[in-house]
Amino acid sequence: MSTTEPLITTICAPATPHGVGALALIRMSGPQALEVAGRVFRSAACPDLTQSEGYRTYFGHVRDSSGELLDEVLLSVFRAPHSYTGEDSVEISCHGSLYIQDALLRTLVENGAVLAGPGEFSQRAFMNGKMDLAQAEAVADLIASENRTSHKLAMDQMRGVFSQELSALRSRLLELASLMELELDFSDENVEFADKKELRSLVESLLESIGKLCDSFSMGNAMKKGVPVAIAGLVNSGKSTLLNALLGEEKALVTPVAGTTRDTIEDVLVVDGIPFRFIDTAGLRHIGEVDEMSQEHIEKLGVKRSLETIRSAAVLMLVLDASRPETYTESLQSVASFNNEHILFIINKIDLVCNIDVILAGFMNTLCNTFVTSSKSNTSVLPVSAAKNIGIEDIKNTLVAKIRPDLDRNAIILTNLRHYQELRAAGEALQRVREGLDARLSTDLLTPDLRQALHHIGSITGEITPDDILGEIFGRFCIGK
Ligand SMILES: Nc1nc2c(ncn2[C@@H]2O[C@H](COP(=O)(O)OP(=O)(O)OP(=O)(O)O)[C@@H](O)[C@H]2O)c(=O)[nH]1
Ligand SMILES: [Mg+2]
Repeated sequence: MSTTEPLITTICAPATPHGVGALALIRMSGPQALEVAGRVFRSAACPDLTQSEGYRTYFGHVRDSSGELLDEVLLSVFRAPHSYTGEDSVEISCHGSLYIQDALLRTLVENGAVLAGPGEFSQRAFMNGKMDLAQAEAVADLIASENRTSHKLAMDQMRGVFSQELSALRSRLLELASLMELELDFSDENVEFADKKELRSLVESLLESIGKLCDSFSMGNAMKKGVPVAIAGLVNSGKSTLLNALLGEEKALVTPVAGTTRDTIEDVLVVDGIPFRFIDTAGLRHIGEVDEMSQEHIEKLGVKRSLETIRSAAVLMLVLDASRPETYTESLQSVASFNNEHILFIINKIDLVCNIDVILAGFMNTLCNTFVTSSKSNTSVLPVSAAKNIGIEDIKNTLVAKIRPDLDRNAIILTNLRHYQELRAAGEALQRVREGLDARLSTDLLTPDLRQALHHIGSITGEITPDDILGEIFGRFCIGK
């Protein structure tokens, strides 16, 4: 739908999923919503719906075009602009039969409404200034949220927390731009309205704010898809057994044969409201040059994939076999070059050892001697028996304790790829402004980049967003929202 066309149609759609439930909700919005509803719905409490006030709910009957009684329903009236879309709207709660829903929709269409496209209600809300684009996009995220954390992120965004931050950024940028534009206007007179030093520090602080928001994106993404936790280690250390113990189901194949897991296997588990994506990997063992048709070649491909997975994970869980201290050094060396932010050393199979303290002391000793990794890594050592379900809760608690501060640290967490890309582009344009200021470029050479930065920030909230992009954004919504 083109956003430049006048929004004069009255749209209708089911707001509940297509299926049988106790009740279903059909919503209708547009200038004729009350008139169309009035032709279909009869209520003793309200003989003329078009005269109804907003925020009223009536009990009554709906009939199809031939006059046949369809259902007993509740109809709620919302008057413009106090509705989700900002237009006159009605919501009809009918019984959940698919026949009733389809017949009611058909009747509404026969009486002047048109079926809504995906996201059309939210698009109207945006067009009528009920919410900005970032807030409208959060509605789709809210509907898709599956855990407490993604729900909170979407809810904050829908309530405008992110939009307020952007609008603060934008007004600081505008201030900068207007000073520069003023200079351009008076360029003949060689006046300087903007103190270049002040401009430089304003650009610097804007870049810092944008940088922080962009940095929060990997966390935001993790919150939507699950914080990636790679389960790594030498073959046979019990990685797949650990995955199964964490998930509480037999997801991965476990055998005493070394090299059982060839490909990565993953699943999401929500712990204390945070989604973790546990990824079981193929055992790390060195395999030299091998024939392409051999079993070793397949294993080699698995190891390669494991390495990629481990590298990009937020948390690396290195599983070691407690009963084989002679493998500790090799195991630690296999992940020594990784730079993951959090590392958990899982000393597994403790059911096979007599003295756990001796084993842990031995491990700590090897760790001190061999492990080289970035000092920013935050490490923990946990004794576990995946097979006997010992220490599994400790792992979950430790993961939550490591990730929760990352969540709390960022007041605003970026979750949307489009927003991230626009902010990155704004940041790049501002970096060019900073370089230009340092190179003492004239104001007319700095302003195009400044305008670019403004453009990118404005397109997040929808102040400057072309129709085709709007169509694409709202096309991703479900019908009825
Ligand atoms: N006693 C004991 N045995 C375990 C424990 N965890 C795993 N095992 C056994 O160790 C063997 C290997 O377990 P897996 O979970 O397949 O090990 P893996 O690390 O996934 O092995 P690959 O996929 O081959 O790299 C199996 O026989 C498991 O039953 C444990 O905590 N205690
Ligand atoms: Mg395995």
